[in-house]
Amino acid sequence: MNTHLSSIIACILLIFTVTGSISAKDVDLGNFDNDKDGWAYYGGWEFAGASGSFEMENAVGVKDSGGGVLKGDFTNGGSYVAMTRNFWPPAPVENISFDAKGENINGFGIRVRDITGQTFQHKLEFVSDGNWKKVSLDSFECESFFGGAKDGKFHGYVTQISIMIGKPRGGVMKLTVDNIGGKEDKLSSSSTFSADLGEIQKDKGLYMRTGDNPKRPELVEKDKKSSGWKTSQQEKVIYFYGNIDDRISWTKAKGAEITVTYLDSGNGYFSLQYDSKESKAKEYGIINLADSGKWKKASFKIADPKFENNLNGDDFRIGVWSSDKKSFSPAEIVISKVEVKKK
Ligand SMILES: [Ca+2]
Ligand SMILES: [Ca+2]
Repeated sequence: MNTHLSSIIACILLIFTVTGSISAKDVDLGNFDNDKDGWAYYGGWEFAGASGSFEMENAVGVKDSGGGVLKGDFTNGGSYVAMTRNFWPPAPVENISFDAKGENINGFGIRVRDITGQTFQHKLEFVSDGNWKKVSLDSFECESFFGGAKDGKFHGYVTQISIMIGKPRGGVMKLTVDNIGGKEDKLSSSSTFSADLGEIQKDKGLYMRTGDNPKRPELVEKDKKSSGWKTSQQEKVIYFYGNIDDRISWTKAKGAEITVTYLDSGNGYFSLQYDSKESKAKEYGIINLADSGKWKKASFKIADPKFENNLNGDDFRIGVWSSDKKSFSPAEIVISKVEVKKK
């Protein structure tokens, strides 16, 4: 977060003074009835001077339920403070809404990050009259965006939301929020899920990440349109983790087939480990490379998928460590696509 709040370009937001709970079909992103629901304070520390906090407080929310309270003090400078939540697995929502009540607040910012790492920044005017107001962000797309795909198009799946208060008003500010939720986006009825990797990820119900290192993986060009992710044992990019949309149930599935498109370069190998009915990191076995220089596909036919995010928060991983061999691949690997078929 390094953009001054006051420089954020305004995007269209709707505010209603009528409050209400989100409907059952919507995704709950924070009701603050028991705890902070994964939301955390961010102090906008890149601009010195601000102080603040984010806490869950009893009986300050809608209908005397628990609420989330963001406080900021800008009397000694600073620019903004925020409440932020990271979502992994990403949240399948196409909009967000919440109840808000402010003290000395005349506006705030909302940032939403998509699966490609692209952040959309919205700014809205707000009247602190002591009443609850419904804040709705009906579309994430707006003219102010940065990072990730950098194309102004929302690519599905929310990975981070931030709600920010601060300048230009400054002083001592307080924002109380409750019932943060979103409308669930449509889930394709297909039983095949895939992720095309490369500079930006194109997901269809499956999303990949580097698990051990937040650093973006090195890219290797495949053709003019696509490229693959390369492991780096030195940089500790050892695994590419896969997470299938949590709305897919595997309890009655007969099995799964995971197909990996990889660059057959070098004499290394890669393994597949997955969240199975037997253990949370069962190794399927390894694929040995033959150094042909060609892009190839390898299929893993899994009889006992559990896929309930038990493998460090994900469903499976592809990497250069083999728990069966108890050793690292002697060469790095590059993968460009992962596909999962439900059987
Ligand atoms: Ca509440
Ligand atoms: Ca999952």
